[in-house]
Amino acid sequence: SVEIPPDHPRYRSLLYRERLIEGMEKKVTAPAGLIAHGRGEAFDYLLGERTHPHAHTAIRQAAFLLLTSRHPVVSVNGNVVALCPEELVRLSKVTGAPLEVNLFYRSREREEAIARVLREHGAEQVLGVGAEAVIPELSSERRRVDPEGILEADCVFVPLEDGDRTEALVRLGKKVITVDLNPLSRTARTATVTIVDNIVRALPLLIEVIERHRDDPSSLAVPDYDNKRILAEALSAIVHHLTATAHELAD
Ligand code: PTJ
Repeated sequence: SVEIPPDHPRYRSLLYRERLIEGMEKKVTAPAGLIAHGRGEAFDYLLGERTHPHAHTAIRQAAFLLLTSRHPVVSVNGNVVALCPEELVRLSKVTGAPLEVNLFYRSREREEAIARVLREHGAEQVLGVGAEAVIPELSSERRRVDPEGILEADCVFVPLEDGDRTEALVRLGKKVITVDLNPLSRTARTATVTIVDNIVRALPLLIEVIERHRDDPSSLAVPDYDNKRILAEALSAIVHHLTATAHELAD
């Protein structure tokens, strides 16, 4: 891999790309994960690469659900583990929600590589490796889930998700929290709570909110939380950012 000079204007962006490429070399990230990341980057540009108020609202509601659910689970894939393994382990610890590997491009080799990275970052237990329980009505490899994890869960945190599984989980009556930079995606539209932000910014913020309110989770509930309104605000934030940038360029 290449050495990225810290004074490069796109240092952080290049660093995350390197993490994904390294992830692919270690069989953690699927080749299609690189494409998914590129799409995410494009939406992040449109959002001005910052966490907007709609994302802070969704983060509060997500923290509330994770702290008050009976059996929350943190579902992980190759992209999120390549980008922020420490934070995933930390989120699992502060919420008591187990980590479960659940892949779209499933292979035993990748499941094990992902579990290994999580253990290297302090995870004591990783569910989902060789999982054989099945989510009904889902045809992708993601239908295979751990009987002690997603199958039993009442609330699932599934960042960078594909639309099919989100729909299946919601249909089964589970609350679904996702992180997706694309407010137009099927996942974003179907989830119970959609944090439209980059996972690398959103996860530390989510952990911070949870740690601050662990003893008083009910204070986090957003009154009349409406996910469609969050998505509308995300689209408006993009329009606003583009209009402001267009004015700047024209001045
Ligand atoms: O590891 P696997 O086998 O489970 O595969 C994982 C990927 C991500 C390849 C798979 O789930 C997939 O193909 O996902 P999609 O359908 O491409 O959706 C991923 C979504 O995540 C897209 O809408 C992207 O905009 C979004 N996204 C990508 N990078 C980020 C992101 N959202 C937040 N933060 C990011 N860094």
